[in-house]
Amino acid sequence: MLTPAMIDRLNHQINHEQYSSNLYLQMSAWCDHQGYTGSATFLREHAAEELKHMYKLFDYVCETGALALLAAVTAPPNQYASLGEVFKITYEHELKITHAINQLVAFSLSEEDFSTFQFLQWYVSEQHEEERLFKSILDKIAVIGLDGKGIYFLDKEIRKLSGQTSLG
Ligand code: OFO
Repeated sequence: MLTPAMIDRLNHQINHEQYSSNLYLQMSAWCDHQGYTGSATFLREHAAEELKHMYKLFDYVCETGALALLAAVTAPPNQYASLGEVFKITYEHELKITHAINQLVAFSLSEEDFSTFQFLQWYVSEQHEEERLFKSILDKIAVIGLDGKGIYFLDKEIRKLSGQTSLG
């Protein structure tokens, strides 16, 4: 059984994951609009991945007999200066999500809620993968660059990352 404070925090994380999905879906639309179809495909797929993260939390809260709550989701930005800015924001966003997960883990321990602590370990591993994935894109941008044909090759490279976004 979860404490009200734990339920509240898990419900907040449900909202964060839903925002992540909307953020990446909106970015996908922007990329598609600019002709960056590889990045659009990758981000659209990642938006679906974030929904899985959301549903996993939603199911956990429901399974404990608590009430999962869906709250209003803030509209994500819909204009970006460049493809480089898009992926800088994704990486920074994932760092924030990692921080939120770490705070949840710490809180579960402080409550001696070992069931939630164990449940959250999946997210700890997933955030490691999320950071690695988005950092790898920033590394590609640094090597290939965004000028001239660089952006064409970069977009093709990002398309290849589709299908590499899930731990399960
Ligand atoms: Fe749900 O991991 Fe990204 O945000």
